[in-house]
Amino acid sequence: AGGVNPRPQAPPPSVTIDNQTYATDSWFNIPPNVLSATSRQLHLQQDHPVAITRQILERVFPKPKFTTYNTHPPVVSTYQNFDSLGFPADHPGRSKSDTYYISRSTLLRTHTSAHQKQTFAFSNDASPGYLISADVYRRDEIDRCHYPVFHQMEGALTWDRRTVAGGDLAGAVWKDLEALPKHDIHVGDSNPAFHPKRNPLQIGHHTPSEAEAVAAHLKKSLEAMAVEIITRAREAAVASGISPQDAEQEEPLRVRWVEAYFPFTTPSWELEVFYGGDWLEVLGCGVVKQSLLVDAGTPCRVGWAFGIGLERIAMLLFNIPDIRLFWSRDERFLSQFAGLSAAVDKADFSGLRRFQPFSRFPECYKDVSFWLRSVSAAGGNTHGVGADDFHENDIMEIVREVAGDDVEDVRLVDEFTHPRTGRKSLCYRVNYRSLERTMTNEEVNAMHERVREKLVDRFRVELR
Ligand code: FA5
Ligand code: MG
Repeated sequence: AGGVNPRPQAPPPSVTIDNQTYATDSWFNIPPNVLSATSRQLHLQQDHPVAITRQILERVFPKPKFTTYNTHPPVVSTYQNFDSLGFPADHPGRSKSDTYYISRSTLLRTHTSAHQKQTFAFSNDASPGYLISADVYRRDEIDRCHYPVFHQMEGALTWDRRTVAGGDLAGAVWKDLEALPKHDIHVGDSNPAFHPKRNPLQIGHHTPSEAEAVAAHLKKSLEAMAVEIITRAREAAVASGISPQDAEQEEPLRVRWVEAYFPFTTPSWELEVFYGGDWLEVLGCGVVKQSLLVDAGTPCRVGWAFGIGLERIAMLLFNIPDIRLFWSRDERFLSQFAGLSAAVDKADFSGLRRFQPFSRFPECYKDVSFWLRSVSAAGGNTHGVGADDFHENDIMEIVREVAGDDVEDVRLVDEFTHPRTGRKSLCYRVNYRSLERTMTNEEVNAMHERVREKLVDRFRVELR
């Protein structure tokens, strides 16, 4: 009974990533395009905008206060990625529809937080903070701000209760906050320091005034980061010939805090920046769960952590309109950032310019509609994957496998349940557009046909 399982794709017996060989098992679900991205390490590629962005952020959180780790290999254990951070056993992030597994117990990290526990273990008063930049991997939607491989920078800062002045943790944190760079931009923040239900205080670990001080220091530090980026972005715009007034008009500086939830911090927030006419989420953060610091062997340290999407920051900084561009090997893209890594290392930002898009190529929309097995048709219909089994990320991945970077976005445009049979039909609209050339109609039709075939072959849906 029940649906037919997606047809398993034969996994290779092992994979080699970063000169390390890992055994696979039936959990393996990494497509070739994602596997090959593990060798790119854009955050370490000289003069790449992701690397330049990392360098600028590293200056905001400087050594030796913050120790940087930039070469952690992308393969981690489920323990590192989930268990060590308190993800419950049934958390959706663990599912094969969200995460790329090598085997049941090893995966491509979905966030740099996978390294929190091992890194907190080294925190001390000489280096109370750290930064970890790395490539991360997620099955996710397709649009201009989402890509299955991207780069994050994790940051954290802790204080030792035993060594803060006068044993006054809150007082010491407020004093450190006073020393942070001041800014006069308005940051929307309608959130309470903590909320008993939505965003609770860690009762028994922090007093309200301690949590409030740590949260205030966290937000001020990240606001300083945002101001630095926005200032550099404006300078780059002006250096590219845009008048200061226009630069300000085009991207009015608007930043806001929203409440968030992560299993490993509380209270937690996300920072959003108004960009391209909409709010763009750039980072998640919060007060570190004390249980994690206890597990890391640093029970007396208390502090905050954040995780930034480096591409999102680079998009703001250089006015880069589409996340796929970061993967381009086209000189028309790469040459625009030449020399910047060395300059930024010397605190010289005068060479920063806005990205100048090369010509825009035509878009091409194609729809695909198909029936899923009905959930309510209990045991009856065994044709196709059930509505309960199908995950949107499955179609996203097929489109990426077929079209590579020649797809701009994929959107659900219609959803329909047959009143009599209870079967569900979905219609997705795929926008095929290359960043580098005009594609022929035949070429796009052939791609779309392969997407349709793969949907049937792998998920046995019924095309309409
Ligand atoms: C996290 O990954 C948490 N680990 C962040 C964190 C760290 C919270 C430490 C608390 C303490 P989130 O899933 O929201 O959170 O991702 C963080 C950022 O990564 C996002 O704000 C966004 O900037 C970026 N991001 C997420 N998914 C994608 C994607 N598919 N493509 C590009 N960037 C992405
Ligand atoms: Mg988020």
